[in-house]
Amino acid sequence: MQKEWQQGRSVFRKPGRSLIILILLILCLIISGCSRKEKETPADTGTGSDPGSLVIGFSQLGSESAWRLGNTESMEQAAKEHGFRLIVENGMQKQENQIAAIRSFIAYRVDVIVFAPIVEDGWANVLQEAKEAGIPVIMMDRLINIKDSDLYTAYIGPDHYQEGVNAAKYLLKKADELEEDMSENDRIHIVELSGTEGSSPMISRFQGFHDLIDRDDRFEVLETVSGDFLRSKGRECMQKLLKKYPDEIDVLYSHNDAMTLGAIEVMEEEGIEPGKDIVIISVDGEQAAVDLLKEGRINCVVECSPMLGDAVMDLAQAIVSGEDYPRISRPEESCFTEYDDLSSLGPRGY
Ligand code: GYE
Repeated sequence: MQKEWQQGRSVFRKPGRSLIILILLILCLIISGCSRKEKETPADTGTGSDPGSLVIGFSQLGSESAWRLGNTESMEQAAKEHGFRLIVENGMQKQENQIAAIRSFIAYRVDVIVFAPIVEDGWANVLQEAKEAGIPVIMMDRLINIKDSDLYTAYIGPDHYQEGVNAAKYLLKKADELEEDMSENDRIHIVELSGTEGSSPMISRFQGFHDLIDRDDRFEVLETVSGDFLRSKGRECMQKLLKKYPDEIDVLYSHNDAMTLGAIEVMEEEGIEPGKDIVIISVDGEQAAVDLLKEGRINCVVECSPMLGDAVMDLAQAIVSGEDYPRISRPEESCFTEYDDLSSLGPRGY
């Protein structure tokens, strides 16, 4: 009887244990299923998700200059230090590649999208898609031209208009010196190598410079040509300009160091002494340009820092954590000229 009871009990106990295990298993599945679903819901990948494990999709516009390479490196380094996963897509200088990259980040449901827009126009649709997916977008380095500014969350980058102003301010000072060697009706002839057509640094560096220079009749801008921020095109453009204006160019204003370096190569091949025969003003501040400034082969380097990585990661974290953050932030920048003491200027890092 006892045996039967024991048997009965054991018969009864076996399914009981399996039932508990089964229930526990189902509970585990439900819990893990729920938490995965939470992570995968686009609306939840933005504010409120775990800031310690951010996945950031970064659409870089290309690798056209030392500035750009320094910028990509700064982003990668900062992401590593913050413990974030950074997915980098190189747009190779094409807007359509950048749009495709942003779409892939939306499909992947990253926590934050960062992009450096190659040009100002044409982003509304893809940004609308990111907004609908609930993914915050940080615009870095360059600005865009858009009616609905709610389509991006924040902007972080240099003040390119101010850079144009800084270039002009240096030239206004230099002009007093140049005037001494000029006859009465002579003017200071400038050629300008501008950046990528339709890009915000090209537009703003042009504007900032012209707002000061055009109202001063000591100056005449002979021509502005786009060298697309590339060293090779800077070379090409300078060759053409020297052919067209063999003895007239007094000043070169170049929107980035890469084009400046290409232009200087051509001048030296033609027996022209850069920094003396032609005054050189460049923007960026990469190591090679600062070295030439110290040697007297460039007269002025307007700083534009690509080291934005840390600030971008902090911003991404603040946005996702729901903390207050500045909608627009700009790093401090300087301007190095032949009139400054450059002996304490440290390595540039790009
Ligand atoms: O000056 C240039 C780069 O957008 C500020 O892009 C950036 C510019 C930089 O190609 O070297």
